[in-house]
Amino acid sequence: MIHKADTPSPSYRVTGRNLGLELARVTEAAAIASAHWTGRGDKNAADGAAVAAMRTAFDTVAISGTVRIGEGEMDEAPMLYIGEQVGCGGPAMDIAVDPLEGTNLCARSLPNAITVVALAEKGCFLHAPDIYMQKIAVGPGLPEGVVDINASINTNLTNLAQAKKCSISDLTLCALERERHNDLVAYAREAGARVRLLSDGDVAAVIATCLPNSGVDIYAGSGGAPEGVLAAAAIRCLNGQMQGRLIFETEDQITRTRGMIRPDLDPTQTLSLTDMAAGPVFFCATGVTSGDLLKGVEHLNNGYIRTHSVMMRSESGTIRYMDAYHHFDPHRA
Ligand code: VTB
Repeated sequence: MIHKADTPSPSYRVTGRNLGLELARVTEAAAIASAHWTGRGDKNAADGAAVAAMRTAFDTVAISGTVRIGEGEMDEAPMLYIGEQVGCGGPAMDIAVDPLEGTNLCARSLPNAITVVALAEKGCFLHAPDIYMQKIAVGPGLPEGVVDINASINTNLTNLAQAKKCSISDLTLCALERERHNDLVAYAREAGARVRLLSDGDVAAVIATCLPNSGVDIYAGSGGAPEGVLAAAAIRCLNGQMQGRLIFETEDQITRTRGMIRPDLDPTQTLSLTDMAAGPVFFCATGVTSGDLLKGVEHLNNGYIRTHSVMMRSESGTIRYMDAYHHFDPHRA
């Protein structure tokens, strides 16, 4: 095909290696393993299957990875524990995993269970302890700072409606359905917004703010801090906005966190997107049960298993969806 000199054609820039493509095999393996447990009411078995499959699949990824966000401390998790080295050798990278985000969702066969991995350069993920994090997120194309974790939900909805040139009644806020969110939900509804409540799975919910057809305009409320870091990695790739703040219950947690995070960060401060996930990042997820982001694992009657994954890369902003058919013929060479 000949391009006339005066016709601008989109240029495809190939910048470096896209490790996100390799990560898809890791999240696919975890999704297939945990999908065996979908609807069987055993969230621990589903999680265990995802962890073991993900750990094995990491052996094929050409990185020297250190788990920063994982299944827990070394003494409490047999695999994918914080500090564990994974990968078969290559550039030094930080790894954040949630082998099965939404173990309850999988066990109860509810939407939005996903398997998740994110990668960043060494030292770039917030080393978040397993406590709660206050989170707020909105999608791309909005003025910087349109929402602020320290402002009231009323102010945030007012500013968001103004930026989106709509009224608050056109906005949907998404939050986890928890007693601790009763006031947030009541104030958001009082201001006129719709509220979508989730039983679990706030990584997918934060990402939904960036998906044009999800119907979610803003995510707010508290959920796991490790899930906050994973969501931040995805939001970096999707050009959305997100802030976080760690929620401490004891002084001891603050002291412990101070020893874990970058020395220039105060554990109690508002965390920007790059405080949580800095530098170039890769994010990959595979659906276990179908949801806004991805379809779940399907067992086809010709013996294939079909998976749906998304791979994102902050450096290029490319978002790829991968639809894969996996053949499980024990006689295959
Ligand atoms: C949070 C949320 C996760 O579990 O960690 C939640 O971030 C647990 O919150 O996405 P509670 O302790 O209030 O139950 C998830 O929803 C994962 O299922």
